[in-house]
Amino acid sequence: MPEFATQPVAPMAITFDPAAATLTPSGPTLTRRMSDLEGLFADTEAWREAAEGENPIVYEVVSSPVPEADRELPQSITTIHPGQVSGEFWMTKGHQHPNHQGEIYLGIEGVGGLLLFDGEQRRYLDMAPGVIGYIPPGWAHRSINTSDQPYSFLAVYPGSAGHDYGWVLEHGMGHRVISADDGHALIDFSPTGAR
Ligand code: PAN
Ligand code: ZN
Repeated sequence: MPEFATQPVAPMAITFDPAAATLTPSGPTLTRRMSDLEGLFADTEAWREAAEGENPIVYEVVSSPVPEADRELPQSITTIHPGQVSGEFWMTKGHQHPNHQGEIYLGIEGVGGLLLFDGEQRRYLDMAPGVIGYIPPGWAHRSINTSDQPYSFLAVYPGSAGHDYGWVLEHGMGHRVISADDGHALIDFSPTGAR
């Protein structure tokens, strides 16, 4: 066996249940409530009202036991609950991988969108069960639930990629995703508090 600076984890089988959106065995679970999402939504007043009121769970991330360590390949399932803040769909914080690395998302339940932004170019991918959204190295990414049902996807990414949330807070994501008569619409990104 080759030499590694950090000893890899042992081979393992992880059961992936798409209907329940679970990984078994599982690792850490992350819960993001509205109060964790400061600076994301355009309407700061509406965000504050929701955060200081009911403070709902906006999304959860369950991980497999594979650690975020160099050369490992961790996986996680994110479930974004349905909801809007002043017409803007609930979404993840979004991040850039500081150690630029690719990532794949596989849609498993419900429908949503994948916003991508490299600082100049912006893209939007429609996500649904069975769709692989490919995130190339250097593209910040954010997921959005564009429906009234939960939206879940599996993410697989290099363990050394890291997560930079400050980059997205500083640069935005190029677009905002709002509700429209026929579903959703993309509008130009506006700084938080501008609406
Ligand atoms: C995903 C995300 C997950 C939550 O596993 O981390 O969907 O989104 P935020 O991290 O932006 O809050 C991923 O892209 N990992 O690299
Ligand atoms: Zn990522």
